[in-house]
Amino acid sequence: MPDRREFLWTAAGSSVMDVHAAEFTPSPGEMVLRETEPPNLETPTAALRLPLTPTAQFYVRNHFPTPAIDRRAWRLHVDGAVDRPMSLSADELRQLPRVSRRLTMECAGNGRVFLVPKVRGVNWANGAVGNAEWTGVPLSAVLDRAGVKPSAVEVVLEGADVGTVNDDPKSPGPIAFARSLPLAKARRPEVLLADSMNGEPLTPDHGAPLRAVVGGWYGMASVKWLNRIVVTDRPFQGFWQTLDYSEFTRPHGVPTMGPITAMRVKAVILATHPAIHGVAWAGESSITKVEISTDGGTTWSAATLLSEAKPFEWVHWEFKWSPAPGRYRLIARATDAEGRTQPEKRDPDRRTYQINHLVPVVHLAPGQ
Ligand SMILES: Nc1nc2c(c(=O)[nH]1)N[C@H]1C(S)=C(S)[C@@H](COP(=O)(O)O)O[C@H]1N2
Ligand SMILES: [Mo]
Repeated sequence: MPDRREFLWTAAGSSVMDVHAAEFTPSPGEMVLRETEPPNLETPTAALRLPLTPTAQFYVRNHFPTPAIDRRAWRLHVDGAVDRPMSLSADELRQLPRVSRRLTMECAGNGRVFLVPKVRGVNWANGAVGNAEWTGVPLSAVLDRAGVKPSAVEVVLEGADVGTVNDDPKSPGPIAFARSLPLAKARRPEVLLADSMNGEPLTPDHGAPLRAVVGGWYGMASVKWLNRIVVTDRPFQGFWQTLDYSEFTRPHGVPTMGPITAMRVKAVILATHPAIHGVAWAGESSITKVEISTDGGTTWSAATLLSEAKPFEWVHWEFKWSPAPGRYRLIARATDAEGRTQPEKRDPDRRTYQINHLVPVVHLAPGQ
């Protein structure tokens, strides 16, 4: 009897292998549909093999329908604990110094389909992740213009999308999507207010006319359709970081709930033949090694990183092998520059998010 984890992967893993066997180059624009209303779309495995994810294939995670926004009428409001509350038009924002950065973004629920027992939430396999080049202004430039008061501790980012969450825990009627950043993170250079993605203006599904991109953090922090920034003098307790997108930590052994923040180290197998290929990322840290086991975790060997590993961006890797005919349980395991390695078992403190425990892929090597 295979164990349940292996059975799951045989079922889910076969689709990974089918995609790979079918072709090497992804078909342009192809997406895996996870939910129709609102649109929740997953990047197909083949597209995850590209260094930069094409915008048309970058996963879409929406809690509410994509709002219709008239760019000419739209303004970004900045208020709260600032010296100069202000509102900026899209053209005014474009006058500020612009930067471009490649940043990897993973949905905190990516890989949820591999959880046993099953849990509620969008059933992502491996493709709620992508790497794009984002262009815009650093959030710090806008904060500096507004003048942050000494009492400030956090920066709340609010989107224009509004809706009612009807699943438990329910929202108190209609609410906007909003998340906060501690001031220190908000000022970091990897936190952008982006109006373009991969060299083109943002598309509606990815947050036009302006979105936050919080390098190194799970995707929920990268608020789309941004229309308000509120600087606060106390930690924000909004729905999307208390009742949702939260985790348990255990200071002094006492379970405490807090917002999900940085992406955890993770490697994903994208193809098993002719070589084992995949991608790995480590949030604010960088990947130092990816190891492969072809025997279900008994022995491990190093894979080769195919480019220089950096913070905030994924790196592709490869492991050459020539298996004798048979059935193999392949596992990839990544370690980051802080020495953190992917856990073998799922940690329940992470609830239904941050899914980076080891999941085997079954490979069948045919006889001659
Ligand atoms: N306003 C708004 N911002 C949002 C969301 C949302 O539903 N509304 N979803 C968040 C989540 S959970 C993720 S993973 C990312 C996904 O960004 P993408 O759709 O461009 O891939 O956007 C984040 N920003
Ligand atoms: Mo997400």
